[in-house]
Amino acid sequence: MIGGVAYTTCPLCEATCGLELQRRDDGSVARVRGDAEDVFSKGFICPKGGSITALHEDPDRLRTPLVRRDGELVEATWDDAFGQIDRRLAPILEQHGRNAVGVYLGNPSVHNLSFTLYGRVLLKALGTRNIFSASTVDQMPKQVSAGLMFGTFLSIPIPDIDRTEYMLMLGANPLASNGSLMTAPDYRGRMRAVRERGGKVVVIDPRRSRTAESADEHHFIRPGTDAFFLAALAHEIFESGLADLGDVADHVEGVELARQLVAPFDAERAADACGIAAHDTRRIARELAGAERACVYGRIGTCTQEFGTLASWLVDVLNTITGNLDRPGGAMFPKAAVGQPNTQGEPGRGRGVKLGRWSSRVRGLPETFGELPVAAMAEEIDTPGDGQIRALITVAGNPALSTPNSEQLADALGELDFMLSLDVYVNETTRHADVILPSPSPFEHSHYDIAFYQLAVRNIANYTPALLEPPPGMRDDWENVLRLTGIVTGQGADANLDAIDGFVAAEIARRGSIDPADHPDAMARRGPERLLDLMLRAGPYDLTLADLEAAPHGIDLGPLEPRIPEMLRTASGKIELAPEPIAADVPRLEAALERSRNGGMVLIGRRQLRSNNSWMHNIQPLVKGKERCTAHVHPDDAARLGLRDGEPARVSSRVGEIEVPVELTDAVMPGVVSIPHGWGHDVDGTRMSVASAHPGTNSNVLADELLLDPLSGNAVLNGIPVELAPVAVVAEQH
Ligand SMILES: Nc1nc2c(c(=O)[nH]1)N[C@H]1C(S)=C(S)[C@@H](COP(=O)(O)OP(=O)(O)OC[C@H]3O[C@@H](n4cnc5c(=O)[nH]c(N)nc54)[C@H](O)[C@@H]3O)O[C@H]1N2
Ligand SMILES: Nc1nc2c(c(=O)[nH]1)N[C@H]1C(S)=C(S)[C@@H](COP(=O)(O)OP(=O)(O)OC[C@H]3O[C@@H](n4cnc5c(=O)[nH]c(N)nc54)[C@H](O)[C@@H]3O)O[C@H]1N2
Ligand code: SF4
Ligand SMILES: [Mo]
Repeated sequence: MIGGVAYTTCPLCEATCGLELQRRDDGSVARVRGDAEDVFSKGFICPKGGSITALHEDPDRLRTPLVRRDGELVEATWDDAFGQIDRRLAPILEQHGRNAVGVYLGNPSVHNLSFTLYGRVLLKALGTRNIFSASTVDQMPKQVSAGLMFGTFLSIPIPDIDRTEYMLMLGANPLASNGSLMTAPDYRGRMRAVRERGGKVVVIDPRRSRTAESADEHHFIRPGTDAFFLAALAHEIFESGLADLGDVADHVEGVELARQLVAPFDAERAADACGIAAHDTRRIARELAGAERACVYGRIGTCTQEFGTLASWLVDVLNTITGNLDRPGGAMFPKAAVGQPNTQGEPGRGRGVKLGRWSSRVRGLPETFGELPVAAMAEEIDTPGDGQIRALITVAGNPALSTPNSEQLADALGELDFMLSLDVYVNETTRHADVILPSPSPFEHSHYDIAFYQLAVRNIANYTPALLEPPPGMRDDWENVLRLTGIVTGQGADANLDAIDGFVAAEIARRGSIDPADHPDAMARRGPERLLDLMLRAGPYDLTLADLEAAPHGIDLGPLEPRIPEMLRTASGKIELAPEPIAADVPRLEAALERSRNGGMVLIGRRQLRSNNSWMHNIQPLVKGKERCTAHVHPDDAARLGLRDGEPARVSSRVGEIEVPVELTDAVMPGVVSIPHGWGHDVDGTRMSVASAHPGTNSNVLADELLLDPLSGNAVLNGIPVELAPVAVVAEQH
């Protein structure tokens, strides 16, 4: 049966919306809309989800492997492609060792079941230390703070938005992004509900974003200074005797130290640094401590900055000292059905996390959770010596647009001996590849959000099988990853995939403490389905994959429930309120209090509803309309700098310069310029006909690869010092 209605989960962002597909008899998709019966999204959908058919049908989307012949990427068979990979990769590994092969994992790899389950198999087999991902231009600071406080890298407290009465939100714009580290379809509806039940939403952002506009209160904050504001809130709460840890009190270590650490940050000193008036800070502290149920939520604006880990930590210090950690309406821990480390092993205690087990070769930057800062990837490629990266594998990533100092990285990618990309387009990154392996379209492979259900505001499980037959000759990602695993383990391009897969399944069963012999139904499956079924059976609910197959709209496992102390995996078995590495970073923040500002401009980004980082720009309905890649500048700054609305400005930083049209708006704070990332599709050698007609400019040309949050290695993408000038004036001076 091909025609009829089918249901799937949108894989494009963290919101995990249910989609309803109307199929024609020839197998094509006639219409997509929100699945009104989806247990989580209840019919909500955004313009991207609504355009997913255009992605499926995009003629530029790759449907066969490409290999480079005589300098040009040409279509090839899978055997050709894998033969080429084996011939090129094997000698590099043999002559130069494992670290000579680097890997970059992009954002969509986390939304893809095959890559989530099998990616680590390949990484383990490869054995390189040169692993990079989009995490270090995103949420790594939160993972570091949560790991140190609660014991595993995804033990992130999630705002219980559906029951809260007070939400303090920093550095997030869920009305455009649809949320992050807080999986919740339909933010607008959920935020409205907070207000309708008499609650309050306060937004802290250097821009009056869509989210800020629909909140009760918005304060501008100077980019990169959230840690001062948050520390001042904590200081106020401690000093006015309002700290009350509530039900978790017996499980917290380090309260006194946390109090001492925030002591230098009173509201007045913080006001000088961050721009939020001391009386507002004091009032917000009282409101937060006094609310029946409150939560503090910080997202990318609080991570991709100089004090990313400290800000991320302070968010949860506030949740804890106001008694809101682990209580309904506060910040809670999801209990996912599959793969959540804090549901495994002995409840209430673990090994905690160790950071900096090794360092990057050139700059000596510490590892976090097995990866190195992506801001160091270019130098690891272009600096000769032992351990230099000579070959790179990119998996669903576009670091040429999404990571700092893009020009340096583009040059470095051009110098590689060999580059393999697993990707669906020839874009700014993959144009450098020697081999590109495509993926099936989102409708052509199965889906389950292993990562995002660990971060969701309800406990949800939702699996979708492939809805459409892939085109003839298409291979699923998991088979490709296993075939690569065969190559890097020296078994060549034709290793026995079933044997490797069987080995992976046995390992999953062993880690889940289940005996495969007891689960013949699961063992009769193959690939991701077998692994998922085993993981469900090993998980905290009494579920099998057959249960999920029988529930096309998903299974709602209920609202979040208190999980402390059971979910803790710190070595102490306690919540570590003042972990040693974080305490050691506080003096850096204190020193910055006194830092004088030079009055210069700083750059921040902004997300746009109809965009998805650097991709989905080849989808006509999403890029049509007026130019979106503009620099938002406050009219006062424009007057001072001689910039005019609609005219180009030259924006320069330590590492690069770009030209971008100015859009005057008082929605951006004076002293701040906002340019969205992910644009810049005008380079040679790509094959994206729509995107290259709407190129925009790559803002990461300006991002400085030397500016990092030291604890997490996360790049600073907000608060980059820049200079702005009208293009005409610059031209005259030259
Ligand atoms: N200045 C600035 N820079 C930023 C950010 C910012 O806020 N400001 N945000 C950062 C963040 S949060 C992130 S997550 C990163 C994202 O950084 P990346 O993950 O490097 O970039 P994306 O734009 O998500 O690119 C996704 C790639 O995956 C490919 N792709 C899509 N679907 C599939 C699939 O099914 N299979 C395969 N094999 N490939 C697929 C696309 O073609 C594209 O090449 O960007 C970061 N960069
Ligand atoms: N439409 C769309 N949706 C997306 C994406 C996309 O590109 N487009 N990307 C997806 C990805 S990979 C991610 S990680 C999420 C991110 O989701 P969000 O974290 O919600 O990201 P943004 O929408 O960029 O919102 C960040 C906000 O932080 C503000 N900001 C910048 N600097 C600072 C600062 O120093 N302090 C404070 N307090 N605020 C600051 C910005 O002005 C902006 O309004 O979105 C996901 N969803
Ligand atoms: S909000 Fe995210 S998951 Fe939902 S339809 Fe849009 S892109 Fe897809
Ligand atoms: Mo992201």
